[in-house]
Amino acid sequence: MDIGIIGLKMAGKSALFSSFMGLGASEDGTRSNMGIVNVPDERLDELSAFYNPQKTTHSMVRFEDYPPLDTQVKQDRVRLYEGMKIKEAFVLVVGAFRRMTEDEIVEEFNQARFELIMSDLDFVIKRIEKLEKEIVRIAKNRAAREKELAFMQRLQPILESERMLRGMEFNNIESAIIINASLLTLKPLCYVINVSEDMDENIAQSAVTRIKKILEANGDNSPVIAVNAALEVELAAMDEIEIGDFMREFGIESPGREKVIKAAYELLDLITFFTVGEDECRAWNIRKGGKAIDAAATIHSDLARGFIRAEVIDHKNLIELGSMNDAKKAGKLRLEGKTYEVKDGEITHIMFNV
Ligand SMILES: Nc1nc2c(ncn2[C@@H]2O[C@H](COP(=O)(O)OP(=O)(O)O)[C@@H](O)[C@H]2O)c(=O)[nH]1
Ligand SMILES: [Mg+2]
Repeated sequence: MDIGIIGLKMAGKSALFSSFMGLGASEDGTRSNMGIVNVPDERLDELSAFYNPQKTTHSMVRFEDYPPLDTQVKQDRVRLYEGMKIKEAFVLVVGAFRRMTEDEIVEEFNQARFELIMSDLDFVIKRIEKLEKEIVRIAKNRAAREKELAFMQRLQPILESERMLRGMEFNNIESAIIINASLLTLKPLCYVINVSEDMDENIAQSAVTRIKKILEANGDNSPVIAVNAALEVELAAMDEIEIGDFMREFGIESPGREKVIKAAYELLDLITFFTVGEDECRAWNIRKGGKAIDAAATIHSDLARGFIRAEVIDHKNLIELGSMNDAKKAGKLRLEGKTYEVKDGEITHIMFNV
Protein backbone atom coordinates (compact mmCIF):
# COMPACT_ATOMS: atom_id res chain seq x y z
CA MET A 1 0.00 0.00 0.00
CA ASP A 2 2.21 2.62 -1.39
CA ILE A 3 1.07 6.07 -2.53
CA GLY A 4 3.16 8.82 -4.09
CA ILE A 5 2.63 12.54 -3.53
CA ILE A 6 3.32 14.30 -6.81
CA GLY A 7 2.89 17.71 -8.40
CA LEU A 8 4.81 20.60 -9.89
CA LYS A 9 7.50 22.60 -8.08
CA MET A 10 6.28 24.46 -4.96
CA ALA A 11 2.80 22.98 -5.13
CA GLY A 12 2.93 22.11 -1.44
CA LYS A 13 3.77 18.39 -1.74
CA SER A 14 6.24 18.46 1.13
CA ALA A 15 3.88 20.54 3.25
CA LEU A 16 1.08 18.01 2.72
CA PHE A 17 3.47 15.14 3.47
CA SER A 18 4.64 16.86 6.67
CA SER A 19 1.05 17.30 7.78
CA PHE A 20 0.44 13.57 7.21
CA MET A 21 3.47 12.72 9.31
CA GLY A 22 2.52 15.14 12.04
CA LEU A 23 5.97 16.62 12.01
CA GLY A 24 4.64 20.09 12.54
CA ALA A 25 6.21 23.09 10.93
CA SER A 26 9.82 22.09 11.56
CA GLU A 27 11.68 21.21 8.41
CA ASP A 28 15.29 20.35 9.04
CA GLY A 29 15.88 18.96 5.58
CA THR A 30 17.13 15.63 6.93
CA ARG A 31 13.78 13.92 7.44
CA SER A 32 12.80 11.00 5.28
CA ASN A 33 10.59 11.51 2.26
CA MET A 34 8.72 8.31 3.10
CA GLY A 35 6.45 7.55 5.99
CA ILE A 36 3.61 5.41 7.24
CA VAL A 37 0.25 6.91 8.15
CA ASN A 38 -2.78 5.57 10.02
CA VAL A 39 -5.92 5.63 7.90
CA PRO A 40 -8.74 7.34 9.80
CA ASP A 41 -11.77 5.06 10.22
CA GLU A 42 -14.84 6.08 12.20
CA ARG A 43 -15.99 2.48 12.40
CA LEU A 44 -12.78 1.46 14.13
CA ASP A 45 -13.16 4.44 16.47
CA GLU A 46 -16.67 3.22 17.36
CA LEU A 47 -15.47 -0.32 17.98
CA SER A 48 -12.60 0.97 20.04
CA ALA A 49 -14.96 3.06 22.17
CA PHE A 50 -17.09 -0.06 22.58
CA TYR A 51 -14.31 -2.46 23.68
CA ASN A 52 -11.92 0.04 25.21
CA PRO A 53 -9.04 -2.22 24.15
CA GLN A 54 -5.40 -1.92 25.22
CA LYS A 55 -4.47 -1.30 21.62
CA THR A 56 -6.20 0.07 18.54
CA THR A 57 -4.54 -0.63 15.22
CA HIS A 58 -5.54 1.24 12.06
CA SER A 59 -4.99 0.35 8.44
CA MET A 60 -1.77 1.90 7.30
CA VAL A 61 -0.63 3.48 4.07
CA ARG A 62 2.89 4.42 3.07
CA PHE A 63 3.32 7.83 1.46
CA GLU A 64 6.32 9.07 -0.46
CA ASP A 65 6.96 12.75 -1.07
CA TYR A 66 8.35 13.02 -4.60
CA PRO A 67 10.50 15.63 -6.33
CA PRO A 68 8.58 17.90 -8.73
CA LEU A 69 7.12 16.40 -11.92
CA ASP A 70 8.61 19.31 -13.87
CA THR A 71 12.15 18.41 -12.78
CA GLN A 72 14.38 19.47 -15.67
CA VAL A 73 17.61 17.50 -15.15
CA LYS A 74 17.30 14.47 -17.42
CA GLN A 75 18.87 11.97 -14.98
CA ASP A 76 16.64 13.08 -12.09
CA ARG A 77 13.62 12.90 -14.33
CA VAL A 78 14.36 9.34 -15.39
CA ARG A 79 14.82 8.28 -11.77
CA LEU A 80 11.64 10.07 -10.67
CA TYR A 81 9.39 8.58 -13.33
CA GLU A 82 10.89 5.09 -12.99
CA GLY A 83 10.27 5.25 -9.23
CA MET A 84 6.67 6.31 -9.77
CA LYS A 85 5.89 3.22 -11.82
CA ILE A 86 5.96 0.98 -8.73
CA LYS A 87 3.43 3.08 -6.80
CA GLU A 88 -0.15 1.89 -6.56
CA ALA A 89 -1.77 5.33 -6.55
CA PHE A 90 -0.96 9.05 -6.42
CA VAL A 91 -2.01 12.21 -4.69
CA LEU A 92 -1.47 15.07 -7.14
CA VAL A 93 -1.07 18.46 -5.46
CA VAL A 94 -1.96 21.67 -7.31
CA GLY A 95 -0.46 24.81 -5.76
CA ALA A 96 -3.56 27.00 -6.02
CA PHE A 97 -2.36 29.20 -3.12
CA ARG A 98 0.32 30.72 -5.39
CA ARG A 99 -2.08 31.54 -8.21
CA MET A 100 -3.94 34.75 -8.84
CA THR A 101 -6.70 33.52 -11.12
CA GLU A 102 -8.89 30.50 -11.73
CA ASP A 103 -7.26 30.08 -15.17
CA GLU A 104 -3.82 29.85 -13.60
CA ILE A 105 -4.94 27.15 -11.18
CA VAL A 106 -6.51 25.11 -13.97
CA GLU A 107 -3.34 25.67 -16.00
CA GLU A 108 -1.19 24.14 -13.24
CA PHE A 109 -3.58 21.19 -13.01
CA ASN A 110 -3.30 20.68 -16.77
CA GLN A 111 0.46 21.04 -16.74
CA ALA A 112 0.91 18.40 -14.03
CA ARG A 113 -1.33 16.04 -15.97
CA PHE A 114 0.60 16.85 -19.13
CA GLU A 115 3.84 15.69 -17.47
CA LEU A 116 2.27 12.32 -16.63
CA ILE A 117 0.82 11.98 -20.12
CA MET A 118 4.20 12.75 -21.71
CA SER A 119 5.87 10.12 -19.54
CA ASP A 120 3.39 7.52 -20.77
CA LEU A 121 3.75 8.69 -24.37
CA ASP A 122 7.51 8.37 -24.09
CA PHE A 123 7.11 4.81 -22.81
CA VAL A 124 4.62 3.88 -25.53
CA ILE A 125 6.77 5.27 -28.37
CA LYS A 126 9.88 3.45 -27.13
CA ARG A 127 7.90 0.25 -26.73
CA ILE A 128 6.53 0.52 -30.29
CA GLU A 129 10.04 0.97 -31.70
CA LYS A 130 11.31 -2.03 -29.76
CA LEU A 131 8.39 -4.26 -30.72
CA GLU A 132 8.67 -3.35 -34.40
CA LYS A 133 12.31 -4.41 -34.42
CA GLU A 134 11.67 -7.61 -32.49
CA ILE A 135 8.79 -8.66 -34.73
CA VAL A 136 11.11 -8.58 -37.75
CA ARG A 137 13.99 -10.33 -36.03
CA ILE A 138 12.45 -12.88 -33.68
CA ALA A 139 10.04 -15.58 -34.79
CA LYS A 140 9.14 -16.77 -31.30
CA ASN A 141 6.09 -15.11 -29.69
CA ARG A 142 5.49 -13.06 -32.80
CA ALA A 143 1.71 -13.15 -32.44
CA ALA A 144 1.89 -11.84 -28.86
CA ARG A 145 4.24 -9.05 -29.92
CA GLU A 146 1.94 -8.09 -32.75
CA LYS A 147 -1.00 -7.85 -30.36
CA GLU A 148 0.96 -5.67 -27.99
CA LEU A 149 2.15 -3.50 -30.85
CA ALA A 150 -1.40 -2.94 -32.09
CA PHE A 151 -2.46 -2.02 -28.59
CA MET A 152 0.41 0.43 -28.08
CA GLN A 153 -0.43 1.97 -31.45
CA ARG A 154 -3.96 2.48 -30.17
CA LEU A 155 -2.70 4.25 -27.03
CA GLN A 156 -0.30 6.57 -28.83
CA PRO A 157 -2.84 8.94 -30.46
CA ILE A 158 -4.80 9.21 -27.21
CA LEU A 159 -1.69 10.35 -25.34
CA GLU A 160 -0.68 12.59 -28.27
CA SER A 161 -3.99 14.37 -27.98
CA GLU A 162 -2.97 15.09 -24.36
CA ARG A 163 -5.50 12.79 -22.79
CA MET A 164 -4.95 10.41 -19.90
CA LEU A 165 -5.62 6.72 -20.44
CA ARG A 166 -7.93 6.59 -17.44
CA GLY A 167 -11.50 5.73 -18.34
CA MET A 168 -10.51 3.55 -21.31
CA GLU A 169 -11.92 0.05 -21.47
CA PHE A 170 -9.55 -2.87 -21.85
CA ASN A 171 -9.91 -6.56 -22.65
CA ASN A 172 -8.02 -9.27 -20.73
CA ILE A 173 -4.98 -9.34 -23.00
CA GLU A 174 -4.69 -5.57 -22.88
CA SER A 175 -5.03 -5.53 -19.09
CA ALA A 176 -2.16 -7.99 -18.79
CA ILE A 177 0.01 -5.79 -21.05
CA ILE A 178 -0.89 -2.75 -18.99
CA ILE A 179 0.16 -4.34 -15.71
CA ASN A 180 3.63 -4.89 -17.15
CA ALA A 181 3.84 -1.40 -18.56
CA SER A 182 2.76 0.40 -15.33
CA LEU A 183 1.41 3.34 -17.28
CA LEU A 184 1.11 6.34 -14.98
CA THR A 185 -2.07 7.87 -16.37
CA LEU A 186 -3.92 4.66 -15.59
CA LYS A 187 -3.07 4.68 -11.90
CA PRO A 188 -5.68 5.86 -9.42
CA LEU A 189 -5.22 9.52 -8.61
CA CYS A 190 -6.60 11.90 -6.01
CA TYR A 191 -6.32 15.62 -6.73
CA VAL A 192 -5.51 17.98 -3.88
CA ILE A 193 -6.09 21.65 -4.60
CA ASN A 194 -3.80 23.38 -2.13
CA VAL A 195 -5.53 26.62 -1.18
CA SER A 196 -4.67 29.29 1.38
CA GLU A 197 -6.63 31.58 3.66
CA ASP A 198 -5.04 34.57 1.88
CA MET A 199 -6.51 33.79 -1.51
CA ASP A 200 -9.92 34.72 -2.89
CA GLU A 201 -12.26 31.98 -1.77
CA ASN A 202 -14.43 32.33 -4.86
CA ILE A 203 -11.47 31.81 -7.16
CA ALA A 204 -10.46 28.68 -5.24
CA GLN A 205 -14.01 27.35 -5.28
CA SER A 206 -14.64 27.98 -8.96
CA ALA A 207 -11.27 26.42 -9.86
CA VAL A 208 -12.21 23.26 -7.95
CA THR A 209 -15.58 23.16 -9.72
CA ARG A 210 -13.95 23.59 -13.11
CA ILE A 211 -11.37 20.87 -12.42
CA LYS A 212 -14.16 18.49 -11.40
CA LYS A 213 -15.98 19.30 -14.65
CA ILE A 214 -12.88 18.66 -16.73
CA LEU A 215 -12.44 15.25 -15.11
CA GLU A 216 -16.12 14.42 -15.50
CA ALA A 217 -16.00 15.28 -19.19
CA ASN A 218 -13.20 12.71 -19.50
CA GLY A 219 -15.21 10.02 -17.74
CA ASP A 220 -12.82 10.30 -14.80
CA ASN A 221 -14.32 10.10 -11.30
CA SER A 222 -11.09 10.83 -9.40
CA PRO A 223 -11.69 12.69 -6.14
CA VAL A 224 -10.83 16.40 -5.91
CA ILE A 225 -10.22 17.83 -2.44
CA ALA A 226 -9.41 21.42 -1.48
CA VAL A 227 -6.91 21.57 1.40
CA ASN A 228 -4.85 24.29 3.02
CA ALA A 229 -1.59 22.36 3.38
CA ALA A 230 0.25 25.07 5.33
CA LEU A 231 -2.61 25.22 7.83
CA GLU A 232 -2.64 21.43 8.06
CA VAL A 233 1.03 21.48 9.02
CA GLU A 234 0.15 23.81 11.90
CA LEU A 235 -2.84 21.66 12.87
CA ALA A 236 -0.70 18.53 12.86
CA ALA A 237 1.60 20.10 15.43
CA MET A 238 -1.29 20.79 17.85
CA ASP A 239 -2.65 18.46 20.49
CA GLU A 240 -6.21 17.13 20.24
CA ILE A 241 -7.80 19.78 22.44
CA GLU A 242 -6.19 22.60 20.48
CA ILE A 243 -7.28 21.02 17.20
CA GLY A 244 -10.84 20.69 18.52
CA ASP A 245 -10.95 24.34 19.54
CA PHE A 246 -9.45 25.42 16.27
CA MET A 247 -11.87 23.42 14.14
CA ARG A 248 -14.87 24.68 16.09
CA GLU A 249 -13.68 28.26 15.72
CA PHE A 250 -13.33 27.91 11.95
CA GLY A 251 -16.29 25.56 11.48
CA ILE A 252 -14.16 22.72 10.08
CA GLU A 253 -15.53 19.19 10.45
CA SER A 254 -12.42 17.10 10.00
CA PRO A 255 -8.82 18.00 9.29
CA GLY A 256 -8.20 18.21 5.55
CA ARG A 257 -5.25 15.85 5.78
CA GLU A 258 -7.56 13.13 7.15
CA LYS A 259 -9.87 13.60 4.18
CA VAL A 260 -6.94 13.26 1.81
CA ILE A 261 -5.50 10.17 3.55
CA LYS A 262 -8.92 8.53 3.48
CA ALA A 263 -9.55 9.40 -0.16
CA ALA A 264 -6.06 8.15 -1.09
CA TYR A 265 -6.64 4.90 0.78
CA GLU A 266 -9.96 4.46 -1.00
CA LEU A 267 -8.14 4.69 -4.33
CA LEU A 268 -6.50 1.36 -3.54
CA ASP A 269 -9.86 -0.37 -3.88
CA LEU A 270 -9.50 -2.44 -0.74
CA ILE A 271 -12.11 -3.47 1.76
CA THR A 272 -11.65 -3.25 5.51
CA PHE A 273 -12.60 -5.91 8.01
CA PHE A 274 -12.13 -5.75 11.75
CA THR A 275 -10.98 -8.00 14.53
CA VAL A 276 -12.17 -6.95 17.98
CA GLY A 277 -11.52 -7.74 21.61
CA GLU A 278 -10.38 -6.25 24.89
CA ASP A 279 -6.73 -6.63 23.97
CA GLU A 280 -6.92 -5.15 20.47
CA CYS A 281 -9.34 -3.69 17.96
CA ARG A 282 -7.82 -3.72 14.54
CA ALA A 283 -8.61 -2.85 10.93
CA TRP A 284 -7.31 -5.17 8.22
CA ASN A 285 -7.42 -4.94 4.44
CA ILE A 286 -8.06 -7.35 1.64
CA ARG A 287 -8.80 -6.85 -2.03
CA LYS A 288 -12.45 -6.35 -2.95
CA GLY A 289 -13.99 -9.77 -3.51
CA GLY A 290 -11.66 -11.43 -0.98
CA LYS A 291 -12.93 -14.54 0.83
CA ALA A 292 -12.95 -15.54 4.49
CA ILE A 293 -9.88 -17.68 3.88
CA ASP A 294 -8.05 -14.61 2.51
CA ALA A 295 -9.04 -12.65 5.59
CA ALA A 296 -7.67 -15.48 7.76
CA ALA A 297 -4.39 -15.52 5.82
CA THR A 298 -4.05 -11.75 6.20
CA ILE A 299 -4.19 -12.09 9.98
CA HIS A 300 -1.89 -15.12 10.25
CA SER A 301 -0.94 -18.07 8.05
CA ASP A 302 -1.94 -20.45 10.89
CA LEU A 303 -5.49 -19.14 10.75
CA ALA A 304 -5.69 -19.97 7.06
CA ARG A 305 -4.03 -23.38 7.49
CA GLY A 306 -6.30 -24.46 10.34
CA PHE A 307 -9.41 -22.58 9.19
CA ILE A 308 -12.64 -24.08 10.54
CA ARG A 309 -15.19 -21.29 10.27
CA ALA A 310 -15.54 -17.54 10.41
CA GLU A 311 -17.96 -15.78 12.74
CA VAL A 312 -19.07 -12.69 10.91
CA ILE A 313 -21.08 -9.64 11.91
CA ASP A 314 -21.39 -6.17 10.46
CA HIS A 315 -19.86 -3.62 12.83
CA LYS A 316 -23.11 -1.61 12.78
CA ASN A 317 -25.14 -4.56 14.04
CA LEU A 318 -22.79 -5.10 16.96
CA ILE A 319 -22.88 -1.44 17.97
CA GLU A 320 -26.69 -1.31 17.63
CA LEU A 321 -27.35 -4.55 19.50
CA GLY A 322 -24.85 -3.81 22.25
CA SER A 323 -23.14 -7.18 22.69
CA MET A 324 -22.03 -10.25 20.77
CA ASN A 325 -24.55 -12.34 22.73
CA ASP A 326 -27.47 -10.11 21.82
CA ALA A 327 -26.26 -10.02 18.25
CA LYS A 328 -26.20 -13.81 18.23
CA LYS A 329 -29.76 -13.98 19.60
CA ALA A 330 -30.89 -11.54 16.92
CA GLY A 331 -29.35 -13.82 14.31
CA LYS A 332 -26.86 -11.18 13.20
CA LEU A 333 -23.78 -13.21 14.05
CA ARG A 334 -23.32 -15.66 11.19
CA LEU A 335 -21.09 -18.65 10.68
CA GLU A 336 -19.43 -18.69 7.31
CA GLY A 337 -17.06 -21.00 5.44
CA LYS A 338 -13.77 -20.48 3.60
CA THR A 339 -15.32 -19.21 0.38
CA TYR A 340 -17.57 -16.61 1.99
CA GLU A 341 -16.96 -13.18 0.40
CA VAL A 342 -16.02 -10.72 3.13
CA LYS A 343 -17.87 -7.38 3.00
CA ASP A 344 -16.47 -4.00 3.86
CA GLY A 345 -17.05 -3.13 7.52
CA GLU A 346 -17.54 -6.64 8.87
CA ILE A 347 -16.07 -7.98 12.08
CA THR A 348 -14.54 -11.37 11.44
CA HIS A 349 -13.58 -13.88 14.07
CA ILE A 350 -11.72 -16.84 12.59
CA MET A 351 -12.10 -20.16 14.36
CA PHE A 352 -9.19 -22.43 13.61
CA ASN A 353 -7.32 -25.49 14.72
CA VAL A 354 -3.67 -26.24 13.95
N1 LIG B 1 0.43 30.13 2.16
C1 LIG B 1 0.64 28.86 1.90
N2 LIG B 1 1.88 28.44 1.70
C2 LIG B 1 2.09 27.13 1.43
C3 LIG B 1 1.02 26.22 1.35
N3 LIG B 1 1.53 25.00 1.06
C4 LIG B 1 2.87 25.15 0.94
N4 LIG B 1 3.21 26.45 1.17
C5 LIG B 1 4.56 27.00 1.14
O1 LIG B 1 5.04 26.96 -0.19
C6 LIG B 1 6.40 26.58 -0.23
C7 LIG B 1 6.56 25.31 -1.06
O2 LIG B 1 5.92 24.26 -0.41
P1 LIG B 1 6.50 22.79 -0.47
O3 LIG B 1 5.58 21.94 0.32
O4 LIG B 1 7.94 22.75 -0.11
O5 LIG B 1 6.32 22.51 -2.04
P2 LIG B 1 6.82 21.27 -2.89
O6 LIG B 1 7.88 21.78 -3.81
O7 LIG B 1 5.61 20.88 -3.68
O8 LIG B 1 7.27 20.20 -1.98
C8 LIG B 1 6.84 26.40 1.21
O9 LIG B 1 7.46 27.59 1.63
C9 LIG B 1 5.55 26.16 1.93
O10 LIG B 1 5.60 26.58 3.29
C10 LIG B 1 -0.30 26.70 1.59
O11 LIG B 1 -1.28 25.96 1.58
N5 LIG B 1 -0.43 28.04 1.85
MG1 LIG C 1 9.10 19.18 -1.82
